[in-house]
Amino acid sequence: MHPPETFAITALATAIGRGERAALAEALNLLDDRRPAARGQAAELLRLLQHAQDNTRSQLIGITGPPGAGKSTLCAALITVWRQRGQRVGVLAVDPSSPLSGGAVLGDRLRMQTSADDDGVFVRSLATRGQFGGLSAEVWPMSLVMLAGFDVVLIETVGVGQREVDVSRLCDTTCYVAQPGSGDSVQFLKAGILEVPHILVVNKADMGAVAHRTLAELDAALHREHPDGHWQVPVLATSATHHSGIEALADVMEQHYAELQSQGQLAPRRRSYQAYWIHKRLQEEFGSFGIEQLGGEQALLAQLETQDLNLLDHYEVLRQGLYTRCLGSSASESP
Ligand SMILES: Nc1nc2c(ncn2[C@@H]2O[C@H](COP(=O)(O)OP(=O)(O)O)[C@@H](O)[C@H]2O)c(=O)[nH]1
Ligand SMILES: [Mg+2]
Repeated sequence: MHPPETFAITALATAIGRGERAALAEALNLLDDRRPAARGQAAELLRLLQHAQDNTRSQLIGITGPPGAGKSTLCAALITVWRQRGQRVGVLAVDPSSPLSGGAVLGDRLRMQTSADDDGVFVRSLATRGQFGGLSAEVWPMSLVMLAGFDVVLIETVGVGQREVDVSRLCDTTCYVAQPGSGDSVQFLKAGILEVPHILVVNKADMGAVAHRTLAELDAALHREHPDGHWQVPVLATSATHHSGIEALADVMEQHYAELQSQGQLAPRRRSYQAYWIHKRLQEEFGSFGIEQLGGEQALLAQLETQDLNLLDHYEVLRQGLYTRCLGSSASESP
């Protein structure tokens, strides 16, 4: 099978903009394809969709938290609310335990709550791969494709400890879902890890006293002001199964997005996602040595964030440069 031709890529980008499911599925497969010809096509597609990064109508939301906290159920409940509000929703479900169960679980929950043939919702599951902080390297390019076709793009990831940090570097708004009765969330908060989310949620509020206690503990341990500035981190109670607190959560997510826009933070934030993605991919391939060759992490990120670049093109340029340098240095070292 040959990858699609250039004219087909243009048509593909247009169809994605219209939110056509078949086009989305084809594009996501293309981004997953490691063959050189497919990589060229993927770069072309991302070039055509680059504008989606500046799409200030679409919001990119990360939902993270420990396994079993109710993230998938909560996502399904949120999707119902967004659909009622006329918004189209794309979901990337990242499940580290199995390649498909995350999306399958979310799919099951959606079928229970929404109409099965609703083409305003698109769910894709992804396996975790490599050392990408639990996230597959394709997450950002795939988000970009989703941003072109949907009003809300949701990324569900399991976050345990440090891993919340990674999804937060690829999303406009990060929401952490805590499990009632688990001391972990409070520990993370005290350790500074939970400074990253913009919204904290204690789900399973229907559990009563134990949920209230966790809510009170998080409330007490929280530093209100988010390090991003101009945002007071709220702690909300929801019950995804009883559908309570979901509208309020959707409202707070919208407020955070409006805040990002009014502060002029959205555009630089989005540029930082692809800078981070390029950095992570180079690090996966060349290790810390490669990053040092490019001047170190801080310098590389700063350089990437200020450029108006096409993601895959730029990555390829840096990658080729590193290969040349590695070959050059090994040649000069040989006797
Ligand atoms: N009591 C209660 N159970 C919930 C709630 N939300 C989810 N659950 C249950 O918690 C379990 C894990 O839910 P799931 O959404 O798969 O969690 P995830 O691993 O974080 O995605 C399932 O059995 C859900 O039915 C809730 O609000 N209240
Ligand atoms: Mg889940």
